Amino acid sequence: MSTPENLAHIGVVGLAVMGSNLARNFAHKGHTVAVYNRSPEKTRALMAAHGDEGAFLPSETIEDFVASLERPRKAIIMVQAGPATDAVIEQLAEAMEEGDIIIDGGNALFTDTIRREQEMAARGRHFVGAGISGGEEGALTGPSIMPGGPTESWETLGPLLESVAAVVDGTPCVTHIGPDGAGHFVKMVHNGIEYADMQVIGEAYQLLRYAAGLTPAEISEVFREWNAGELNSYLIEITAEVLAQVDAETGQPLIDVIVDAAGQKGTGRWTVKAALDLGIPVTGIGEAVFARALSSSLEQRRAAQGVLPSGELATFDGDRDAFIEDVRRALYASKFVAYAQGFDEIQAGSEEYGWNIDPRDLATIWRGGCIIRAKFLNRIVEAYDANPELPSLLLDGYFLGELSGLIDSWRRVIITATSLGLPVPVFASSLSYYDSLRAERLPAAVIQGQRDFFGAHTYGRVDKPGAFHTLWSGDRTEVQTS
Ligand code: NBP
Repeated sequence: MSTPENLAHIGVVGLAVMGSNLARNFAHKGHTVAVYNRSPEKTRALMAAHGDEGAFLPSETIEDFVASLERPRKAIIMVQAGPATDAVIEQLAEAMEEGDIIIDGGNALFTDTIRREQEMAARGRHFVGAGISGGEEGALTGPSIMPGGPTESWETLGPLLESVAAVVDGTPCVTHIGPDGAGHFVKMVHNGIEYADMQVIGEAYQLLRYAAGLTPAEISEVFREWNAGELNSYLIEITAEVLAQVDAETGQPLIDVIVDAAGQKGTGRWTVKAALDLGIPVTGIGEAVFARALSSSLEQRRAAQGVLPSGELATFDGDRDAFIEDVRRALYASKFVAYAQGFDEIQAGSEEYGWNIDPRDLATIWRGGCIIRAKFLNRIVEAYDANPELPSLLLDGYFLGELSGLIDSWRRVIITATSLGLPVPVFASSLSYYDSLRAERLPAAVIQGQRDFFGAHTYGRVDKPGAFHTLWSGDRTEVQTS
């Protein structure tokens, strides 16, 4: 790259965990990196600890930072999402010139990204909302990057981002997702899928522990074995690690001393809210978000424990090994549903906002660097290769073939869980979704009848076109309304 030696190829604003690691990643790949943080202490700390790892240009004012960038200037913002991001965008836009590129690498809400892109375009600045997944380790060693924004910006930024992204089978885990908010939208859905993936692993643990009676160490071993097969993924791998961990203070399995109240930062909730607006049933993701909320309702849970009647519960007397295999299959099938629903939401968002997102690209760039990286994503790539217009991932040949081998186990696991009084919200709701999809008749006809009864909302008939209303409070004859 031909750059005046004293100018940086790229800059990073915000040097907390993510920003400092990303800046180091750029430096490790041979780029000159301008760095700036609102509080200069963080910039100085980065330089003191890692300044010798590559070419950094530190600044203590935003003006100096902007002046240290080669044209067109490219600055990645890695600060808290929300007002902090708006504040930094404003400072950069003021100090920058026409054609410069501002990249927001934080977890912004996609509608904020759409607004920011419009505001920046009106001022002659390019704005790129880029979802970055992989946590602090990914930022340092290779994340999965989902940039939106104008195609023109991608042409300039692409090689830089490709040089720091994770690489799988020679392909960097980054591609231009689509215009304006497309990148942050898919990052949001990625996180929603992550919620469901984590929850189904949790439900599998719960069943192996409290139905089959395995110890955390034994379950860790089971997960290690699963990780060698189709379920191979980062999340299964780290769950095995967590379950093997022993608490130094008490000698107990660490899992037993961790409070069972799951936190959340908002991207799962956003995924469900956006799906509600788009009318897409992301039941697995929704149940996973609600499961975290329920787990954190500690007062309500305490009030209910030992008070709500359980009814007569069974005791587990099945074959332990057969049950472990059933749970593995139920987990795999529920995971299919979570991904199928996530991809449905992405397709609906793409149509609604005119993004033209290629689902194949997403499955490709999620194979490395990000939290949901998994062997299984290759199957999704193949599915969209075979049929880019697939109505649902579940209808692809591979998934159909697998599902016929999984379905009986999936049903058995839910029957067992229910008879033992063990909650499996994502396993169970995913099976209901699956059965709803394949059902010839749904109770929606009853709902249409009710709606027509109380609100004259009309209904369609199976045997002729048009809208119909029964005169419920009259002589109950039917009239055609359109
Ligand atoms: P944080 O989200 O904790 O944000 C801290 C940074 O924001 C500091 O550099 C801080 O500067 C800066 N900042 C704040 Br707060 N208000 C500011 C303002 N008004 N003006 C300028 N700077 C301001 O950092 P993080 O955990 O590194 O995450 C950065 C972004 O990446 C976030 O959007 C996050 O959602 C996203 N993300 C994080 C992860 C992860 O695993 N942590 C993963 C993927 C994406 P200061 O030092 O002066 O206070």
